[in-house]
Amino acid sequence: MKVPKVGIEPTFPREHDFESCASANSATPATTIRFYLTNSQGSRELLMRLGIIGLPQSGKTTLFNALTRATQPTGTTGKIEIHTAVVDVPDKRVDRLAEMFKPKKTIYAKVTYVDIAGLDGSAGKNGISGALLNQLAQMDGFIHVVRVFEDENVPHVRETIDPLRDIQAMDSELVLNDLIAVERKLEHLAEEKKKGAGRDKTLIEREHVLFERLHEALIMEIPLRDVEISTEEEKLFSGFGFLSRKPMLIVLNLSEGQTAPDIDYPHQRSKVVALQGKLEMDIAQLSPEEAQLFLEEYGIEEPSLNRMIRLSYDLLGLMSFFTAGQDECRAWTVRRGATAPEAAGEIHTDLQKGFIRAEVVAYDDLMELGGMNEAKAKGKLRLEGKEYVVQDGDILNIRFNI
Ligand SMILES: Nc1nc2c(ncn2[C@@H]2O[C@H](COP(=O)(O)OP(=O)(O)O)[C@@H](O)[C@H]2O)c(=O)[nH]1
Ligand SMILES: [Mg+2]
Repeated sequence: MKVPKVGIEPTFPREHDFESCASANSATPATTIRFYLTNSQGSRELLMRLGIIGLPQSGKTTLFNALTRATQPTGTTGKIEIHTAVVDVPDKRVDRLAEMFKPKKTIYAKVTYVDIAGLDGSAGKNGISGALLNQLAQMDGFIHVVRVFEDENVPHVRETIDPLRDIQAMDSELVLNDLIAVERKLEHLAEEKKKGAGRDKTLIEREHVLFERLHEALIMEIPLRDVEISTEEEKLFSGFGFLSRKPMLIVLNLSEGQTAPDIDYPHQRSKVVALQGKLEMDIAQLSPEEAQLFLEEYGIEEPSLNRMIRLSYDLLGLMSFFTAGQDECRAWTVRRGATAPEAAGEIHTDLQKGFIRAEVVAYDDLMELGGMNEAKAKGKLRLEGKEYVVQDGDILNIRFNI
């Protein structure tokens, strides 16, 4: 088992990472444009942030420790505390590419987890307080840890254990908060209309129609995740960071050996998973060798956490493409539906600006045929243009000219 690395700080690629990546394809004939980047200006890395929320004592910090192999104290209460860590997204495909290319470096896709304490369903009609709200609004999605485990030494803030109640309470809090923001915006729009001057009238009208729709949903307690919104409309409220619009992964935190309750959660961009938080944290804190022995002993193929990390990545609507060569094998993150130039832009903005074509081979084809040269000989190494929509698992080599 390959154990992905965990870093506490975001790691940004250095200059030579781009060089090696851009020139990474050994099957590229010498006649194609050489990839050479002289500086790292324009570098960016898509770092998705998942906020871990839930009632006090539900196991947020325990899950955070499990996910990130951190050792933050658990069982603390009261204060608003925030922990952040960047984690590799486990991906067997990256491992297999590394076996094939034997690169000097192997780099996984990354996701950031943020343990956000302080939400306990008691914000009331004024909504969540400023600093906390600011943190929450910045997240790309949420992991809601819900207590199912029984432990008389750990008091439940609501006294009894009732996962569905806790899920609904959290959702209501998020919805209420969005409602407050939407109402404020509607008031503001009404004022703007009355005054008549200033911004473009048609834009104000479009916003008005959209925010009325959002309002209608929210007063019926429908999270904004469930509202059908066009990409154009989405742009009109992208600055708001609406909480009930963010993808939601509900994690039922079980005791060892406990069976998961059946939870019906019929929402868009949402999923319910169950795991044994404390056990997962204990496994995460073993050395890789010990963890391997432990998993074998219990007949577990891989820690539930790995699945959970991938799930959260999927839920965010992301996928990976790869670059592979002798210097480096690397997973890159893009939104599903990204075109080849957009994918190239993840590697470096110059690759997007100067994009000519992408050499593409599907992961399965490459594995089946055993190498880039073989893939090429069988016609599986395709040349794709600007319109090409990148598929999950594509191995790309970008031809560009700048
Ligand atoms: N028995 C049991 N206890 C747990 C589990 N997860 C967390 N706890 C305990 O519950 C308490 C609160 O956990 P913590 O992660 O600090 O919760 P947080 O307040 O949501 O961050 C700690 O004493 C944990 O040891 C679990 O899966 N089973
Ligand atoms: Mg905590």
